Amino acid sequence: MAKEILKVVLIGDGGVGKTSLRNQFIHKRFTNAYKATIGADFIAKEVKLEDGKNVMLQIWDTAGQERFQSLGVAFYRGADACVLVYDVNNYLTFEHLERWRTEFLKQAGVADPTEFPFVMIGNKIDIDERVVSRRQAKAFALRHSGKTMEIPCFEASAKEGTNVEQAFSYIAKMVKIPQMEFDMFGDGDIRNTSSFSLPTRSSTKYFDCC
Ligand code: G3D
Ligand code: MG
Repeated sequence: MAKEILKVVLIGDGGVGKTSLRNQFIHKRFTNAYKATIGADFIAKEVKLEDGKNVMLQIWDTAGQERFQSLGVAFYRGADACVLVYDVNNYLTFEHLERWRTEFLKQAGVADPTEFPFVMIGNKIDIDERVVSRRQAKAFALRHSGKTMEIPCFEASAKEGTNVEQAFSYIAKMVKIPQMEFDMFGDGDIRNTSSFSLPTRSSTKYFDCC
């Protein structure tokens, strides 16, 4: 049976942990020894949905050219979802999400920006120097959410593996089941990720943060 393939692009400032998040998701491993390579590349991993269907997530990562903010049209083109990554300990990386989102929408040629599946990941929550609050992340998400596609905010640690599987699995569900609610998923959060059901609008409890 042919598998469905979803193209997922990881964007955000250099150093926020995009490559580490992908490696943690794909290999369940964290290492400081990654070398930046030239260009961009993707790795695919299968994710099982609750209805038993499998989808292949093709996760695209840049390789160090983030500071030029020009990753090339091929990187963005045909994306089914976009992950905006920032470092919760570095405010500028959060501020830059606005630019990254705009650049993505332009390059990918998205027709309806508010209905495109974006996911936010605030990474490095294992470091105890947070400067971006959950409330701020949620406000960004709310500002850019549409009527049917709302942006979920995850907080994660690629180093410790916290919330990484959850965030990527959620992307598959989000693209496949677009009518969903968003919430803030973070450290010690409510959801048991491998088996949570997508919430309905009325049932969702917003994460009471900050
Ligand atoms: P990028 O792909 O977005 O540029 P990387 O980011 O994945 O290359 O990570 C940049 C640096 O942050 C790396 O450290 C990496 O080890 C570290 N890092 C990534 N994720 C986490 C995390 O969740 N927690 C902590 N504590 N560190 C993380 P170096 O020292 O190699 O620059
Ligand atoms: Mg990288």
